[in-house]
Amino acid sequence: MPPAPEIGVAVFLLKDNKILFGRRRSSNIGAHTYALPGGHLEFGESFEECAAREVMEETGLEIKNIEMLRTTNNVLSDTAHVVIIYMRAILSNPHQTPQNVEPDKCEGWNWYDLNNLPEPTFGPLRALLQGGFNPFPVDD
Ligand code: IPR
Ligand code: MG
Repeated sequence: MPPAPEIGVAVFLLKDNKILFGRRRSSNIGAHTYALPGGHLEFGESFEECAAREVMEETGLEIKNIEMLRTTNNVLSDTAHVVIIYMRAILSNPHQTPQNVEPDKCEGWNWYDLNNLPEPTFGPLRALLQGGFNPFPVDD
């Protein structure tokens, strides 16, 4: 049996027109690239539950207004196939600051402008954004 694709939930955490990114440490997928907080969907979890759990586990931040935005199907190599559920959220309390809770997995968290992304950006995320995808809500 071939391995099953992995399912990841990634969160565009938005604050003051900026997005939270962290540079991944060694990993079989996306090592050394800047990526969103997020991770593997656990059995029985909703996308929103996974987003809140992963953001808390990786940054210590509590989030709200969690919404699903987009799904991408990424065949990265013969051995890496990930389905990524992109969510967006905001901080429950805007005075919170991100902590690097898993320093073995991430170099640290910082806020970046959409038009000034940190490089190298995680490949599937860069492709999504360069394709014109905008995670910010449209003003009425
Ligand atoms: P964990 O669950 O360790 O946070 O996983 P991740 O951050 O490596 O994300 C896995 C899915 C991604 C690569 C789409
Ligand atoms: Mg993760």
